[in-house]
Amino acid sequence: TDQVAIVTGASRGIGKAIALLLALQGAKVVSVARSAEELEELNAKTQGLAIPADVADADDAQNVVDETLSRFGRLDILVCNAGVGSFNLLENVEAAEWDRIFDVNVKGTFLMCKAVVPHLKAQKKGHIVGIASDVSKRTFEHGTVYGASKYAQDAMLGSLRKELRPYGVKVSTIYPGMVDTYFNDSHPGSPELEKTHLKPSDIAQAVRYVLEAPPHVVVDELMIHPLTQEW
Ligand code: NJP
Repeated sequence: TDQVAIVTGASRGIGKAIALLLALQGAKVVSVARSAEELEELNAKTQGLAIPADVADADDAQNVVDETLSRFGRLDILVCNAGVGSFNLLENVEAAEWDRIFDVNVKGTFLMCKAVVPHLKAQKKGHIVGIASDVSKRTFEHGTVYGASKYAQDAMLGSLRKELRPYGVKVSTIYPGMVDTYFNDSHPGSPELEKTHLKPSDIAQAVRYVLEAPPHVVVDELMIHPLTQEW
């Protein structure tokens, strides 16, 4: 396809796998994250556009969409994947930590959607894919901040799905279980983690699946776990 796709959080982990797979399928991929060097390395492979940006910054988010449109003249897909983790007992969570997590996971998703929605509505076509979490649907100890942020992100995307349906614009939400990435300062690639976690490419395949649904079909929600994960 010649579709244009913005992927946030593309510098590593799940977002990088999504960017690579969409590029392999012929999409023009706009890779977004704060780490400029990693984005350039990725863009050497995807041959799209790399835009260093903080999704939690309203001007940055709008600029990503403006630059995409001026470079490619179109915009079909937004993958809201950028996200950060933090796990602690409620009493040990600092207010600043609460803000950091909500700024990226909730406000970042909101700002990116806000920047693309007028365009998708006007063209009466397009697809927003949100990478939420299985903890968007269940609570757990040490999940005060992260879990709350993922519930909020999920609720926002659910509302947006209903707002955009009359315009023919799709919103799909993917809920991964444990994935072997750099999430929360972890180090992917060890044989141990490979046994217990999904691979970033597993989530990329899920994104591909929801994007390939025929025009009359929208995959609203898709939850994916490693077979070994108890949840
Ligand atoms: O994490 P990681 P994942 N502006 O740390 C970017 C969800 N999830 O791939 O800015 C722009 O390897 C960051 O780039 P940089 C999770 O909640 C995961 O696992 O350069 N980008 C990097 O590219 C999240 O929504 C698991 O630091 C920002 C990327 O985000 C999504 O999967 C389980 C940014 C994070 O890469 C991807 O996370 C689950 C900002 N302000 C849900 N802040 C799991 N791994 O187990 C961060 O249920 N990024």
